[in-house]
Amino acid sequence: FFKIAAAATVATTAALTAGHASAQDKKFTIALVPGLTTDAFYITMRKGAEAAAKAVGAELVFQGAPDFNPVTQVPVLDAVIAKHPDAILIAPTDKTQLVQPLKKAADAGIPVFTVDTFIGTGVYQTGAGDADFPLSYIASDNILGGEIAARALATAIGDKGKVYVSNVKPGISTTDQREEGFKREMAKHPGIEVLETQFNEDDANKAASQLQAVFARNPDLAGVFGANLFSALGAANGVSQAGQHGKVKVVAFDAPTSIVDNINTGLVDMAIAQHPAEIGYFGVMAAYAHLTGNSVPTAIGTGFTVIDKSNVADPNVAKFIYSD
Ligand code: T6T
Repeated sequence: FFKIAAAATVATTAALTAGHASAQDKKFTIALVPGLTTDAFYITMRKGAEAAAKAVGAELVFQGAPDFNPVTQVPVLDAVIAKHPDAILIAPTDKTQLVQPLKKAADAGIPVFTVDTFIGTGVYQTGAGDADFPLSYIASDNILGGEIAARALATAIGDKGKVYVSNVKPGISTTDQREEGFKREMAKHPGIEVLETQFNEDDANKAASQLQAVFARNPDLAGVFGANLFSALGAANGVSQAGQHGKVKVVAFDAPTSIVDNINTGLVDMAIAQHPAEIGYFGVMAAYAHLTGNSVPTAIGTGFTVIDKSNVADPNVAKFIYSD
């Protein structure tokens, strides 16, 4: 009996080794469709994705739209699907509007992974609903990020006064969750009034004018939370244009290179840097694991680095500033 079992084990191992070798011989093509191409966040994500692709001998194709909008993202996605890559990583620009377009990819047999943002509820592979088909969601914990922002802003304004969220538009999983986390935390701060959210369509200029308009209506405005790179950049510029540098406190999500100056001059109190390179790296690794017959976690959480005046010069912190 022992001999038979041992022989069977050897045969199985040989079969596995053969399978593994052929998987390694194939050069996989993995597509990464960002929220938009000209955003330091996705440029940094691409770098991480490329590092992982290089490590496993895969080809990374980076193809996206010029703005953060399902209307421009869907045609790019259709073009990517037509080329039939081995896997698609995508930051869907809307929780519901990308469900059907991505279903087309899944129906064509292309494994779908979402990075940064999600579709549906973001809980995948449950057999429930029509948007659980992606294999994994690789991203920051955006609710937690919103809570961290709220705590920092509360501290910066001495736990009292008026604040608001500068946000992109409803329907984006990440920024919706940041606002949710922010408001959830602020509910525990009775001295703080959260004014109506201002939506800027990812346009920093619009976010800057909105800051000035909110300040004109509320001269006692104490602070603002910029819920993504362009919202934060715009809100900070608006504070500066309104002559309120250092008086209206700014907490920023994301960390483009300009954040260093803004923190050093005191225009921005704190920035929550995501780890976009880590998202790209583990996105590609998840796809590669799946393509080579390994199971993949349905969610992979990536980290944050909180940057303020006290640590902005530290190289271990500065390395999380996004690439241009
Ligand atoms: O904040 C990131 C990303 O996480 C979000 O989904 C969209 O905006 C950014 O790309 C920053 O511009």
